[in-house]
Amino acid sequence: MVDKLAGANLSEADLRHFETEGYLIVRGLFAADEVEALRRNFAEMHAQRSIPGCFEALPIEEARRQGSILKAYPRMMHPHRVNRLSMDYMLDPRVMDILAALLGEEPIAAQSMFYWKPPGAEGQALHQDNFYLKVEPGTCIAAWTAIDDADEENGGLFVVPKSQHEPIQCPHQADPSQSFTVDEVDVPEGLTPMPTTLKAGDVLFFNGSVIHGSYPNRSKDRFRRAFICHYAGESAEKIGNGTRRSITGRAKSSNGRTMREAGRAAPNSPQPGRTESTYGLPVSPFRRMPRKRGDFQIPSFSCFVIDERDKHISKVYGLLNLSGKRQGLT
Ligand SMILES: O=C(O)CCC(=O)C(=O)O
Repeated sequence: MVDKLAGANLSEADLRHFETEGYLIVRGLFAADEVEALRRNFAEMHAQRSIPGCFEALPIEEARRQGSILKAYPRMMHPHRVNRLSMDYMLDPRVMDILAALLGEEPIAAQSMFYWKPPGAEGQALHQDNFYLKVEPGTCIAAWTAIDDADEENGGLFVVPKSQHEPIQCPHQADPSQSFTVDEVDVPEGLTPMPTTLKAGDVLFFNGSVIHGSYPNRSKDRFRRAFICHYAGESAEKIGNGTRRSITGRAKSSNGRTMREAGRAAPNSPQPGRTESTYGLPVSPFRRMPRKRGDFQIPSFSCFVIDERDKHISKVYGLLNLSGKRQGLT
C-alpha cells in the first residue's frame, strides 16, 4: 500500500470523487510549454507518415477519397516504445503520484496512445477500457491528457459517472458514421453520459469500467488532440494477454519509483495459431477463434492467469455473444 495522498497533491474530496463518480479531472497538471512540447513532438512523428507498429498515415486527399480524415491522422499506438518524450510523459511523476493515490498502490504503465481527431473526424463510441485491457484483479485507470482545449464541439470526451460499478458489457456494433471503432456499449438505466470540458494540460483520470467515448469533431478548424495512457496497480496478475512474467523493468522516474511497462505480449504466453504454451499446457480453443461480427461468439473473457506454482493455466471465465448474454462458464 502507498500513502494515498503522499506526493499526489490531491485532497480527500478528490479521492472520494474518484471513488463515487469513477473519474477525476486534475486541472492544469501540465504547463503550457509542456503541452506545446508534446504538440511539436507528435507533429514531428506524424510528419514521418509511418512508424511501424505505431501508425501509418495516408495523404490527406487519399484519406478524404476513402471517406475518413482519420486515415490521414490515425491514432498512434504505443508511442512510448519509439519515442522518448512519450515514455517520459507516460511515466511522469505527477501522473504516477496521482495514480498511486487513486489505485492505493504503485502503478504499472500498460499502454500509451495519441489521438489527433481533426475537424470532421469520427468519434469513438461508448466503451469500457477494461474490456480490452483485461486487468485482473481490479481494473485499469486511464489518464487522458488534453493537448488542445476539448469540449462538445470538437469531440471532447463523455464519461458516464458512477458506471465504474457496472459489469463489463459485451459490445454491440457501433454506428460507423459516428465512430471509428466498431464496438459500442449501452448506457445503463438511471445513468447519463456527461460531456467533459478540458483545457489543454488538464488530465482526466477514469476507472477502467467507466463507460466513456466521444462524438465526431464538429468544429471547423479545431483539432482535439489527446495523449492517453492506461495503467494498472502493481498487484495486477494479468494485463491484456500478458501475465506477470511480461511485466518487465523499464525505467526509473525522477521520484525514484521503478516504473514498469506491461504492454508487450508475454514471452511465455501462447501466440495466435499456437496450440500450446511454452509450458506445454493446452491453449484454450476459444483463444484461437477468430473475432468476427455476426452471430459469432467472441472470446472476450478467456484469458491466461498464473497459479500459485507460477505456471500459466488457461481459464475461461465465460463467453459472451454479441447480444451480451453470457454463454456459459467453465
Ligand atoms: O479520446 C477519445 O475520443 C476516446 C478515447 C478513449 O475512449 C480511450 O482511450 O479509451
